[in-house]
Amino acid sequence: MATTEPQIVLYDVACIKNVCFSPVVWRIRFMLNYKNIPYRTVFLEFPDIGPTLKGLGFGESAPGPNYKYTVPAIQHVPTDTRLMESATIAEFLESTYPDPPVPLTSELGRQIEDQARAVVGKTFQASVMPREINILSPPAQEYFRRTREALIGHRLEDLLDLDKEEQSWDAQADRISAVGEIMRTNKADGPFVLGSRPSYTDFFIAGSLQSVREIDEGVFQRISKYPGFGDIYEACVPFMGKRD
Ligand SMILES: N[C@@H](CCC(=O)N[C@@H](CS)C(=O)NCC(=O)O)C(=O)O
Repeated sequence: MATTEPQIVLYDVACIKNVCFSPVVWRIRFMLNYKNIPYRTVFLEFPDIGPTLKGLGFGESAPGPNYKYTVPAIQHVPTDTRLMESATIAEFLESTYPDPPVPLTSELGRQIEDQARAVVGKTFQASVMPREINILSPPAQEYFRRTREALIGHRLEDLLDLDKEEQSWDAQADRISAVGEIMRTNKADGPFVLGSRPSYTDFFIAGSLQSVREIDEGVFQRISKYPGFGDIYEACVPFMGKRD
């Protein structure tokens, strides 16, 4: 009989909606949901991620004091294994829970991930980052503003120029469509990148879209209207049941 005791504790980043909104955590959550692995979530406010994970013994072999603690992080309860970094966690889940399989890499998947990052990445980030702060609690807002503004070198609000935003999306439209078409390479076999079953690349795409949907429905509508992006998102909806 299948156990319903959590096998995994998933550390996620908190927001005021009390659901997962991190694109990177969504990749792992998709794997857990798709593989039907019992898990529970611990949501951490942005400023608490580092101190909490450090206190729990994550990253003990971490090099140097500037080590960055991030979510997703998991504890595999049966073996008390603690892991950070989505790629490492995905490999662990795939080898520990191989059924149903989730292909982690493929030539086509790599091509799509690289091109999606290159084509949509900057426009997407400029639309999403200044709005992300709106779904954070006050202490997380303060942390987010301080760390992100240090990174980009100006105020978050400076990214929010609606005319410029419109122009940026328009300028990328053909290239976004082209990446979306590559996502449909195996459409004769099914809606996913590799055809009838999801791979990690599908979770990469759908996780990014679900993240932006929690942050701003308008930006989500803008990207999901592109074939490929919208198709994969829809196909992954059945694995979005558990969001917290
Ligand atoms: N390379 C990491 C990146 C994860 C990441 O950037 N996570 C963000 C949340 S979306 C985080 O934990 N940030 C902590 C912080 O900003 O202090 C992975 O793939 O897991």
